[in-house]
Amino acid sequence: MKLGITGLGRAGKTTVFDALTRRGGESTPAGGQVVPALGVVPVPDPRVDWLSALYRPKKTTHAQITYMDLQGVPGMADNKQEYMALLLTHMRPMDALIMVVRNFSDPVLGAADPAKDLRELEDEFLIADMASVEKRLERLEADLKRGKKPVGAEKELLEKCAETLNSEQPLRTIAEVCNKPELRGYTFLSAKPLLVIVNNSDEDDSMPSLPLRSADAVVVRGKLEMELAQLSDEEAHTFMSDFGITESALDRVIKSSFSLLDLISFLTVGEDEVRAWTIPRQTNAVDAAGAIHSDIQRGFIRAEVVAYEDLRKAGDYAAARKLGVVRLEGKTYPVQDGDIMHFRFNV
Ligand SMILES: Nc1nc2c(ncn2[C@@H]2O[C@H](COP(=O)(O)OP(=O)(O)OP(=O)(O)O)[C@@H](O)[C@H]2O)c(=O)[nH]1
Ligand SMILES: [Mg+2]
Repeated sequence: MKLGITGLGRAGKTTVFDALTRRGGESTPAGGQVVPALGVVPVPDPRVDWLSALYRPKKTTHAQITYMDLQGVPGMADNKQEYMALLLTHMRPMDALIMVVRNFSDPVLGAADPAKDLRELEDEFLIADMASVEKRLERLEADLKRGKKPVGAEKELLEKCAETLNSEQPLRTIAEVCNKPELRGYTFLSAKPLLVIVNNSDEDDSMPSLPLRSADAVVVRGKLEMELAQLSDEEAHTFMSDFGITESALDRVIKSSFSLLDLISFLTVGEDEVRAWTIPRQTNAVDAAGAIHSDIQRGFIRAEVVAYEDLRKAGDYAAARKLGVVRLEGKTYPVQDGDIMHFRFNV
């Protein structure tokens, strides 16, 4: 699962990326190259930590998210068109977008106007999507004139998209239309789930008023968080209490990224490994088994399931069994977030 970090020039994208991936600002490429920098980040999960303390496994694996920051793009002030074209192209293959908006005063760009910046970049997404929709509709019209019959509902769906874009609404407001199989080949930018990161100055942690449309927003003090990310745990603790921070905003960003995509985790436990696996909500047991290995999916017999909270209350697996909270479930069981699963299979 990949999230692309977008934003206007000097919004603090690289600062936020460095903080998320715990880099120390060393990720600027040399020699004017344009590089999509990737950072893999573990999803903080107290359930994994608790289970790891219980089983003391050889290996503990958290769920992961990949963030992408486009680095070394030409300055937006000099060449806005080129900047936008590059940014949009690199964002197309992403599963979801993060938009960093500047809410601190910049020596070159001046005072902050996060609402205006948000709208400006969103408009770029809408225009780019409109261009793709129109191009395809023209093609379909031309086919029709040449006597080629339309296949399926693609044309009606695209017309619905055009109508939404014309009324200046992003396509994620009609997600049910964009998720139809006929539109699967399109990579509409405004259809991607969006998380807005408001990048505040160090002294300010308030949320400005923003024109959000089917999007979530979090306030992050980017520079502060980047400094925080470079400290040892002990130093970070002191730093956090000095600035009145209870939970790192980046932990919240990582968790929000996960729910943005409507993903859940199930867990596997044992002496070898305690691990969180990522699946879309509403995945059934046999497909969840496939996330681990196709053999387990193919030879699936049953799943032994206990909810994390039930295990935690019981204290350990044997006690949970005695209490009768360990269940046997079949192929079609919809896996719940935090289920601890043992698969029985035969190949
Ligand atoms: N005061 C303040 N400055 C910040 C903050 N975040 C970033 N900056 C500064 O703003 C400038 C731009 O930050 P970057 O992280 O490079 O921004 P960017 O969006 O990656 O910029 P480009 O990739 O050039 O478009 C740098 O000088 C940062 O130190 C912040 O939260 N507060
Ligand atoms: Mg940058």
